[in-house]
Amino acid sequence: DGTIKPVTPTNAVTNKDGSIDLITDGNPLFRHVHTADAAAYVEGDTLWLFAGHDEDDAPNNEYKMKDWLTFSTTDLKHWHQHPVGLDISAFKWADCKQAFAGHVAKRNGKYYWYVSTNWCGIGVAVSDNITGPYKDAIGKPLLTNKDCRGSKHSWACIDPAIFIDDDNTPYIIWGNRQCYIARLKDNMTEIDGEIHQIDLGNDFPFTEAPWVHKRDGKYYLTYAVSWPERMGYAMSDNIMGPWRPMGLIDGVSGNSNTTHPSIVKFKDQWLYFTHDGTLHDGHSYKRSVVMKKLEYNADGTIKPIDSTPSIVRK
Ligand code: FUB
Repeated sequence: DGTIKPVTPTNAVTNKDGSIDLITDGNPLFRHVHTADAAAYVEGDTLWLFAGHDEDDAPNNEYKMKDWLTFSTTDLKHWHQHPVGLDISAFKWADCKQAFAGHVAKRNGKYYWYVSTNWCGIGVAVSDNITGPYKDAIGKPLLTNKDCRGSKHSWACIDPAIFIDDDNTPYIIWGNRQCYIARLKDNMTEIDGEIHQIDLGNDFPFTEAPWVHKRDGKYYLTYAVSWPERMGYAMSDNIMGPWRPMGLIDGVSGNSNTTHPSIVKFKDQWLYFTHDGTLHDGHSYKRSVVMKKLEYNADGTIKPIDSTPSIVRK
């Protein structure tokens, strides 16, 4: 009809095995595919990024997510997108069939991919290889709405984040509207002991997307606040709390009603990942992962993200 087709900027080359080599140039990181809910993991000189995948034909009012994507880089510029290692069909019990946010952790030589599936609960898949293929580790959800005391809405049991402390104890943190934490057993597939609720107060109310990291002996819990979501964080001297809400570090993510943090140290710099809806065809259900540098004040508090300089690529 004479209208102009949107230009899809891409510097991505697809290989025979379906993997993709790409060079990133600013944010959003990936422009050939819609990505969300990134969970970063550093192993040796490689940064791995496990991301949710908003389908290109997602409507503008509902998630359409079927699988999770794996990216890796050693210099934050050249990235490799690996063949898909996990999709929602791996979880036979997940009737809701939605590949919501996940997090990969390594223990005892195996990789565990914790995923949320919307109202069907949190599952865990396992693989000997970081790129998969991953298979359901227990054949049932690890956590369901029944484990989310005080929550009544169907999507309460989402957004798992794993934190392994310096003494090697693994924790799982998750939730929507209420934030929960529990220890995991050494096998990574069972909850060890009680589930606790994390009190984050009412000034910066917890919506979802918890992420825990540790720096200089202090624990940081970053999470999506309010709606549309902004990025807030809390600090603690103890993983089990009490947590002190510290306020916001990032605003509403451009053109997206959600935001979702991941924070890791990679080659001497702290990196912060979230997503926005700023691709030419983006919106809240066609999101894109962004990467920024994270900086701290002398007292250990986090500097607001917008005021930080851009990434130093090595
Ligand atoms: O991607 C689906 C859901 O949107 C995630 O589970 C939430 O954290 C929000 O980003």
